[in-house]
Order: sequence, then structure tokens, then C-alpha cells
Amino acid sequence: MSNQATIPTWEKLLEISQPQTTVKWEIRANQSPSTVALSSYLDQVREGKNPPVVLYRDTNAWCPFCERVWFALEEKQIPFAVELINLGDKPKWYTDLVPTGLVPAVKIEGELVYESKEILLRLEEQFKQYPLLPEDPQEKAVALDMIETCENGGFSRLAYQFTMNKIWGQSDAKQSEKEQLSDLKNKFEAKLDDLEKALAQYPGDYLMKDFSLVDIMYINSIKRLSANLPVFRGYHIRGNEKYPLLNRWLKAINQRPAYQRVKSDDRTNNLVMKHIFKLKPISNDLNLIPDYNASDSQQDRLEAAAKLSDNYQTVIKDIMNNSGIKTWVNQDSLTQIEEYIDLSLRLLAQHLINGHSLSLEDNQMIKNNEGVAIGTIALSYIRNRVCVPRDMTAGAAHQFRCAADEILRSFYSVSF
Ligand SMILES: N[C@@H](CCC(=O)N[C@@H](CS)C(=O)NCC(=O)O)C(=O)O
Repeated sequence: MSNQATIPTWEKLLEISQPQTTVKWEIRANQSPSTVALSSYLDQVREGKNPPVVLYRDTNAWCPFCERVWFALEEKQIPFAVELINLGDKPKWYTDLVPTGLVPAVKIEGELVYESKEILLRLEEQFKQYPLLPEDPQEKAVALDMIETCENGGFSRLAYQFTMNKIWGQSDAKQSEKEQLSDLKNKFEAKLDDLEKALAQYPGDYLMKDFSLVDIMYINSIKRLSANLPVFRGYHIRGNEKYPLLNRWLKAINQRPAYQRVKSDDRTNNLVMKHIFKLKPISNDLNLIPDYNASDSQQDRLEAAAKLSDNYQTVIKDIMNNSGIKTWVNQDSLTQIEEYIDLSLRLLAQHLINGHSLSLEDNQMIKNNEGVAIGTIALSYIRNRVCVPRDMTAGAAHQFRCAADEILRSFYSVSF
């Protein structure tokens, strides 16, 4: 096509972007998902040796308990291999291996450990680097007590009950739905009050003097709740003036480099609630203030560009098969359609690499009604399809969506 000259090939786009990103992944040919994020510290493993830990986690990277373990591994800079377990169709070898059949599980130097809390404590015991428990015995006892409270003190149960407005096992509901919700909200707020008080015990940002396993135990729930509750319950944790320390804590954890690699994002968290728990939103999550505070947005853009350039064939197939594009186009034009999708995605990768200078004026595709229409479908579909951290990190996904939106806005501002 005539605009081949202005948009680089996929090979070129990958060649420019990949060496500049520090995030690591592997392509899983013909498997779903088509990529998997790798440990950031695999280069510490000597040639011919295996990483000391194998992490068994869910394929979609939705599991909050797996996130805890992944986060701790990255914080402690422990290299690990990943085995993805499809929870919808667990392999027999996994259910034979792990008594509960649940994820996460790990093998540490060949020894199986399961249950996220047990795994965190075992990692701490066996890997002394970057400690995540206080050295002082008294402080350590406090931390262990808080970990136990997080695990067994009813926080998660109450949080889920409030999110779902449902009390399991209660058959003869005496309260109206509204009364129940208000009651759950009060009980949930009492738990948040406890956390706010705990945060006031130390001068820093964290639940103990320094960042620790206590923070890792709580963050997976609070992060999800701060995305879900505004959309499903009209309740806000982020920006809630009642919880200044909790908000400061969320921000501090959000900025930790290890968390940037493993955290999910609001979009993904809300999609999971809709799809898995069939919960009905009461407001649109597009109104949420973006939960984005990357340390380096250029890194995020390059990661998104490299990920797309490395995986473009699967992405194009996904758009062709699942965006609905095939339902109204002539079968004879499928090759042309695929070419337009390819071009719009390369335009996206190029825009991610170039930063903010978007110039579509000399681009032939957008001077053509059909090209713009196909590009619009492709980009609208794919910007909503990105799932975090399964497909890319939260920062990269943010930049990916912003860049797609910028191109979409430009498409129809060019007259043809
Ligand atoms: N208490 C466990 C909970 C783990 C858990 O519930 N994992 C879920 C995924 S989020 C799971 O494996 N579900 C599969 C199943 O229920 O079969 C832990 O902390 O590790």
C-alpha cells in the first residue's frame, strides 16, 4: 500500500522498542493467553541452572492471592519460573500436586508450598534478601499478628459481602436490601477505620515502620475494592476524606517498582466483577479518575509498543474474529480488511514510540473512508480488550489506551 513508507514494518517497530524496555515476557505460540510476563530477575540465574522458585498462577492473572506472591517475589528480587494454570480446566497433574487444587502454589527448590500466606512466610524464611518482616522480634510479632488478622479477621469476607450486597448462608433475610447494604457499609467502614488507625501507628506510609508483608497481604483487596466499589456500590475509597492515611498508603504502594509490574488496573478489576461475579454496575467506570502514576511514561509507551509488535499476529486474529468486523464485510474483502487492521495497529505502535507527535496528514489509510472505518473498529476493540497484568503492565496499558484514543480522535478530524 502507498503508506508503507510512512509506517515502519512490525520488525522495525520491534527492533526500536524492545531493547528500550526493561519488562520481560515470553510469547506462547497458539496458546491463550498468547504472552506471559516473566520474572524481572531471570538474568541472575546462572546458565544451565533453574530459577529457585516455580510460581503456579492463573492464566488470566486475575487471582488476587497469586498477585500477593508475585509481588513478594519481585520485591525480594527472587528469580522464578511461571506455570500458568487454567482454572476453568485445571490439569490433573496440578490437582494431584496441590491438595487444595487452588492457585497460587510454589515450588521452592523443588518443595511444594501452597496457600498465599504460607508461601509469603516461607519465602521470607528461605530468602533473606530485601526482608519483608521487621528484624526486631517485638515488631515482627506485631506484623505476624496483623497478617493473621488480615487472613482470618473477616476483612475479605465483609468486603465481598459489601461489594455483592449479599450475605452468604442467610436464608430468611429480615432486612430489606437497602438496610442490609447500609449495615454492610457501616461494618466495612469499621474495618477501614481499623486500617486507618493502624497506619497512624508509624510515621511512614506503610502499615509497619517499613514496607512489609502486612502491606502485601492487604493491598490486593484494597486495590480491587477501590476500583469496584465506586462502580458497583457508589462508594469511594480513593479520594475519601475519611481515609487520608489509607489514600497515602495506596499511592505509596502504587509507586513501588515491583508493584508496577504485577498490579492490575481499574478496567480489568471491574470487568472481572462483571464477567465472573455477574455484578451489575450502577455507574460507568470510565468516570473513575485514572489510577495511573507511572515513574516513567516513556518506558510504559515502549513496553506497550514492543508487546504489540511482538504479538501483532495474535492481536490481528483476535480483532478479525471477535470484534464483529467480519459480520458485515464482504468475504472477498477480508484480506483488505486485515491489511487495514495491520496498518492501524502499526500506526498505534509508531505513535507509542514517537510520543506525542501524531501526524496523520500524510497517511493514505486515513484518507480513505473504508480504512478509517476499519481502523476505528480495530482500535476501539483492542483498547478495551487489554487485560492487566495479563497482557501488559498497568502503566503500559494506560499508555496503550491513551495512544489508541488519540488516534481515534484524530481519525475523524482529518477531512477526506
Ligand atoms: N486461601 C487461598 C485462596 C486461593 C484461591 O481462592 N484461589 C482461587 C483463584 S483467586 C482458585 O484457585 N480458584 C480455583 C478453584 O476454586 O477451583 C490462598 O490464599 O492462596
